[in-house]
Amino acid sequence: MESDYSGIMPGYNHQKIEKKWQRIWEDSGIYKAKDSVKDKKNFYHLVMFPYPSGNLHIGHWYNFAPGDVYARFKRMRGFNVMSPMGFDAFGLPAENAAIKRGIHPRKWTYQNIKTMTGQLKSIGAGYDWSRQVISSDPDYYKWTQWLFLQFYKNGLAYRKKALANWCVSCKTILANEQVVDGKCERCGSDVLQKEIEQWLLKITRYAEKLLQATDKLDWPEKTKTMQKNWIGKSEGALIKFEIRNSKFEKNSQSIEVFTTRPDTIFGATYLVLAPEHEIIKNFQPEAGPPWAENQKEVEDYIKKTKTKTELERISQIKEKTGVELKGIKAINPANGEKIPVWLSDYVLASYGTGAIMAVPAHDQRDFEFAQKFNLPIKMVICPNPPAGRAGYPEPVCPVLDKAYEGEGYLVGSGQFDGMSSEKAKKEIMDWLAKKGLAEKKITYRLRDWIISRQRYWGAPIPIIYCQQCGEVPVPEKDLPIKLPEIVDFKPKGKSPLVGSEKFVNVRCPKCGRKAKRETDTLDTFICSSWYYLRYADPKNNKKFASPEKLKKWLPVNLYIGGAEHAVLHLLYSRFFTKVLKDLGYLDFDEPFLKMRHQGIILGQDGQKMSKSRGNVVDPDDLVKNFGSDAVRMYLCFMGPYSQGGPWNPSGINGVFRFLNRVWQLKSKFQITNNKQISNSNDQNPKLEKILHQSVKKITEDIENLRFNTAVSQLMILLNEMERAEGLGIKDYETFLKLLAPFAPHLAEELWRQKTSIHLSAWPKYDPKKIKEETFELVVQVNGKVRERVKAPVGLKQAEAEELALGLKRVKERVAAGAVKKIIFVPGRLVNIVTD
Ligand code: ANZ
Ligand code: ZN
Repeated sequence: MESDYSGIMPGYNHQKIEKKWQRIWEDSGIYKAKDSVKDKKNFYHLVMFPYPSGNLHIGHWYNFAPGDVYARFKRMRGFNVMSPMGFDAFGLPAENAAIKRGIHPRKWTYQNIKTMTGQLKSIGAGYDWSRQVISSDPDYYKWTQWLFLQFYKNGLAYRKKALANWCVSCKTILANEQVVDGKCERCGSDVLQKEIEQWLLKITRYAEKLLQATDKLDWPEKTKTMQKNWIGKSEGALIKFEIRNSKFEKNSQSIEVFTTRPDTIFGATYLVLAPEHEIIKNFQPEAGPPWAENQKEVEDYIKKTKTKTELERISQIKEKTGVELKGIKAINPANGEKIPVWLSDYVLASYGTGAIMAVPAHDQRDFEFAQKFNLPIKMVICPNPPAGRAGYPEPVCPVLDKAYEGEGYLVGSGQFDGMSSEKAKKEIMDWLAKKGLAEKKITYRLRDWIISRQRYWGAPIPIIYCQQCGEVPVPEKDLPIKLPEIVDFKPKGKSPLVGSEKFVNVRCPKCGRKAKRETDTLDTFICSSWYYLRYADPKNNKKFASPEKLKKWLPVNLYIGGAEHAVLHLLYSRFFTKVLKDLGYLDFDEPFLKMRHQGIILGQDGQKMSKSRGNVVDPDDLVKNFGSDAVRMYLCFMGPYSQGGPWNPSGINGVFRFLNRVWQLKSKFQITNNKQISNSNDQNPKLEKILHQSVKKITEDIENLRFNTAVSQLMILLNEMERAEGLGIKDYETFLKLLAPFAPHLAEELWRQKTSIHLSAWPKYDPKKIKEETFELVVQVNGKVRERVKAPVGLKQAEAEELALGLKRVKERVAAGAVKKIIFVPGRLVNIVTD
């Protein structure tokens, strides 16, 4: 590729340079990834594809620009890099915009994609646009639907009526992961519980697999922990409590509770059931004895619970509420005591068995509940060990003002008194298990993923309902089921597609009778759960991607994106990959081996950037004023990548000045391809050393995503180059190469060679050339540091002794002949011992 460089340009005209190179790169297709290149390893570099919100903000840039530095670096390091880009294009915001602005979601989405594509190109990133995927394109969502059918056919997608999170404003069901602090993740409105028919994916079947594989991922620890907690494995026991009614001693039923603390069972002074617990139906007079005597009160309470979200229910600050099932008692299997049975919303129906044994002395929630309703609090675990052995005398227990949740020693627990709680867990379990009253149980917090949305702008769920045949999957040859063009998107509690007769009324694929289509659409998180696979083979219309191409590129080598996706996209994608592996479509079971999160850029005021705060910086303006090279480089420079930091306008000025100096460096030395003009390396050992040091440091820094320190090193290097008396062409080229990932346009402009600098080889350093000639020798007298002196590398013991003993501050402290011995640590320290 020919540069149109002609002579020295007086000023750094970034606008002209950047547009020109973006055009040339695009025309020549240098970033198009071939599926394989001889002698090169493939490297799949991925950043999370954006949602087409309409404009690219600085946060996007922070995801994409430093990410692109890494991709360019890898390319120069000899990898065959694929760095694709696309759009996560379905979803609620498009529909909400459609309602607000009276514009069709499709139009809104594709307009935004167009603007954002222009903005994305202005970053000057090396994206392979030929692989673009847009999740709302029918040739993409055909495969989203196809994948759903594979889940369906393998028993991993099912429909059921259940309570779910309902956003009052978006009027759709949301997944648990999409409810943040009891509010809709998208619009911030309240989320209620609503019972409706919905589609779910059986992610719970993969709970253990997902959990087990978490540790081997090279991901930020915090994210792995979030996923583990979200999966929430808990090992405990199911324990059976017999039920009695005061009037009907004979009739008995039982309730199973889930507990992780069987050691506390002697302190279980009442049971609590979730208000939705099935067994409550049996406690009504119609069902026969035993029944609750206060049925009206019980029913009112059950009704009230329905308006609350899970999050509200388990909130720590909310005052506990509840109602006793009067007349019903449970028998504590450990000590035979009759204990009351309560309903309370702090016990969730969806976890464990929906019933607990309450141990108020050792569980804070139970403690608060017991205090409010005046229930007995019985301490059975004591933090202190018993005083002596014989007969296990009672240890002294503190008076409780809150539950003691820790481990300790048993008291008030019959034959188990004095035992450590850890041991008692097992012993009590075995004791109850022998009587058939307990069994081991593992539970998970993870719930199945609700994926149907009562909204328009999503991929239709490819299912048909036939009176005769029931639920019938759409035959694969009929995919995609295209989203029809409709005009009324207002959420009504049902999918807007219900109104499209043409869409809804179909023939049953099995029997040919009149049937109806499913009108719900798929959660957009389904679309993003597999897009990284499609990039490997984006145009394939026979398969979601061919096995050969998948093998070439996947799993992703480095994934960069926001931490906010920890239990959403990042968990779902792992789930999809594991399922597709098990179904034989993939030969790997983790999609993203290595992942890093970018930090968050704050406004100048240190607050999160937002339009309402008025602290947003517009990347387009910055690009116009300073150029995209400067913006990229400043983003890299502003702080550790995983932390981000506040935007500082003088910072970008500094980087801009740096780029101008780079520009001038060239004219200063009149560097030409004629090597004779400038000094050669040998005559400039200091510069040579800094160059080699810089290559080493910048290489290591970029590899570890330490972009900020890499940029500082470039700045140090530039200082030295400016100060040098002359500059060899090789040194200059090395500098440009180091600069190229950060400021790709400027580096390319100054490169002036037939092939792009971005296809050139990353410089190597010579370890011999960065060796220090001197080191700092620490001189001690009797172990106390008295002096630090420069000494030549390779200093011998005798030389070190002589040097040390000759120092003034040593002579002051060491009388002649007083030296007992001298300790020498080569390259570091000499210690003169006199006493
Ligand atoms: C008795 C007990 C005594 C408990 C004690 C704790 C401490 P994780 O670790 O989160 O699994 N629990 C069980 N099912 C519940 C439900 N559906 N809703 C609310 N709470 C429930 O927590 C397990 C503990 O949470 C169980 O152990 C149970 O309380 C409670 F000193 O049983 B525990
Ligand atoms: Zn049929």
